[in-house]
Amino acid sequence: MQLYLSPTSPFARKLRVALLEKGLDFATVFVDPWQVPEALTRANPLSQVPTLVTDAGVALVNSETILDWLERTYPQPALLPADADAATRALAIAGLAQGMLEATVQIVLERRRAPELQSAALIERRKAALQRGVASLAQRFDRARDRFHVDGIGAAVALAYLDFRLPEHAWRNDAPQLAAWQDWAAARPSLQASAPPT
Ligand SMILES: N[C@@H](CCC(=O)N[C@@H](CS)C(=O)NCC(=O)O)C(=O)O
Repeated sequence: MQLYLSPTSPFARKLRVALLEKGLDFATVFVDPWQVPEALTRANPLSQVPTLVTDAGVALVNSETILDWLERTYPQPALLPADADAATRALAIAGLAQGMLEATVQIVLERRRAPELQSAALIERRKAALQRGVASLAQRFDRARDRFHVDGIGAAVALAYLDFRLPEHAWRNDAPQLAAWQDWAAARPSLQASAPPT
């Protein structure tokens, strides 16, 4: 197995957390996908991380696809509840968290453009989506502390990325119970070991 990552990618971080939670140690290669390195594009023509090349030589792209493959290939310890309805709810939260990551990344990328090229309307739209996303997580996510499944991984990584990239987004005041859960999740060894460099 060979996993291509970058130290700051939140999509890659979900995979790093999942591997640590499952006690798996795959060979990892840190790359900068923006430099379009040949080692990465050979496996993933999109030049994106995470990318996983399996022992059979199959390149998997997209964090959700790779997480799904990971769960099928290494089912224990499980990152999805055994109960079908509970698994559906966990996937719903994981999908919401993925959308929140995408919204945050889009704001970061937009802000990196020259000021005259930036779309204030797009940034505001994504910020509003994030505000609703946090409110929805606060309402729908069960904040369980007796397990850490794909919903917990997604929520913890999305909220940490929000704090990392948009510290001005003061979501904690509006969602104090979610913030307390996030502090608990952030202390897990898997989150600590995969934290982006400061
Ligand atoms: N939907 C993908 C998104 C992956 C993604 O956008 N990764 C970023 C790093 S945070 C990347 O590699 N960007 C380089 C590019 O898009 O050219 C996933 O969930 O894995």
